[in-house]
Amino acid sequence: MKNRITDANFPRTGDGRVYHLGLRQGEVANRIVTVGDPSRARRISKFLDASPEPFVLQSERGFLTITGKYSGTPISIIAIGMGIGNMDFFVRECRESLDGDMAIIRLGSCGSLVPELPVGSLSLPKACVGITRNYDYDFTAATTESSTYRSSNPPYSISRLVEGHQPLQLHLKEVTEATRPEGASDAAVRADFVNASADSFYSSQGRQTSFPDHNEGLVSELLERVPGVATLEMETHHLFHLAAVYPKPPSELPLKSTASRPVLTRPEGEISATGSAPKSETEQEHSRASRGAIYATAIQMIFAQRQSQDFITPEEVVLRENWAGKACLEALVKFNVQSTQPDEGSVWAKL
Ligand code: R1P
Repeated sequence: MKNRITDANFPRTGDGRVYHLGLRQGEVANRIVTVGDPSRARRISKFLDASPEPFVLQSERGFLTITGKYSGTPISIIAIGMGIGNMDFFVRECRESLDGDMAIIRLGSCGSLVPELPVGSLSLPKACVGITRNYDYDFTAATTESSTYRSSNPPYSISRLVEGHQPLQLHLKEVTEATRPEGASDAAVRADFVNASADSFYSSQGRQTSFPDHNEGLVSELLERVPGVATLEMETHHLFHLAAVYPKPPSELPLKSTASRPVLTRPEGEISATGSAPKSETEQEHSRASRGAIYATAIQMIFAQRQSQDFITPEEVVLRENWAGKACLEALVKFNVQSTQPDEGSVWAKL
C-alpha cells in the first residue's frame, strides 16, 4: 500500500481511488466486460478503437482495467482474477466509482455437466445458483452419509436461483450468433441453461483430491435438485446476486399510473433495458441510495467436459475469446445504458 487511505467504511486514497481496483471516477465506463484471466482482457482490448488510446491500470491487488472506446462508445474491460471475493470487490468498487446504469457482461470459462454443451460451446446462463462449503460440517468424519445433503447440516449448501438480466442476455446471444467465425460453425450457443458458481474449484465442484471433502455425491445432487443446471464456475452467481439486489433507480420502480407519462425515445438500433419513464419525486426519494441500475449477464466458454473429461485446446481458446470478446463489446455498445457520467475529465475523452 503506497498511498494514504481515508474512510475505513469505504476506503479511498486522497485523490479518490478505491482501495483494491485502484480506480477513480472517470476511469471506468458504464459498460463493462469482466473476465478472470488478464491475458483474456488484453486480447479483447485489441478490438478497442485506436483513438483515444486505451487507459490501462494494473492495481496493486492484481485487478487489470482497460478503458477505451468501441465504435466511439466508452467501455471498460476488467480482469478480476478468480472467486466470489474478487467479484465482490469488482462490482462494489466499480459501482461506487460510477454514476448511472451499469451493464456488465462476464466472459468466463467453465466446466460442462451435460452432453448438450461439449468443449468449445458457449453458454449464456439464464440464472445461477451458488454452492458453498459448510464450515460447520465435520469434514474429519470417517464417512459421508448418503442422505447427507438432505440433512440439516450438509457439507455443501446449494442456494436458490437468481436470474440474470434477460434483455441483455438475449441481445448478447443474438450478437454472438450473428458474429460466429469460420472455424466455430458447429459450436453450440445456448441461452437456456442454469449455471452453478462454487466457492472452490475443487471441493465445491465435486472434484476428488486427497482432502476429505465429502463431495462424492455433490454433482449428482446438484443435477437432481436444480433443473436445467449445466455449467460450473466460480463468479457469475455473485454477479447476478449483487445486480439483482441493488436498489432500483426511479425509472425501474413499479409505476402507479403511466397515463400522463411521455414515451422516451431511444437512438435507433439501441436495445432498451427497461421501459423507462420519467421520475416522480416520490420515486426519487424511494431510491435515493441507488446510483443506477445494474444489468448483468454472462457468456461462458466450455473449457472442460466433466463427463467425457475432455479439455479445450489452446487454439480453440483463442478463437472463442476473440469471438465472444468481440460479441460482448458489440452487444454492450448497442445496449441502452443511462449514463450520467461526465465525459469531462474521463480517460475516454482524452485524445
Ligand atoms: C478456474 O480455473 C477459473 O476459471 C473460471 C472459473 O470461474 C475460475 O475463475 O473462470 P475464468 O476463466 O473467467 O477465470
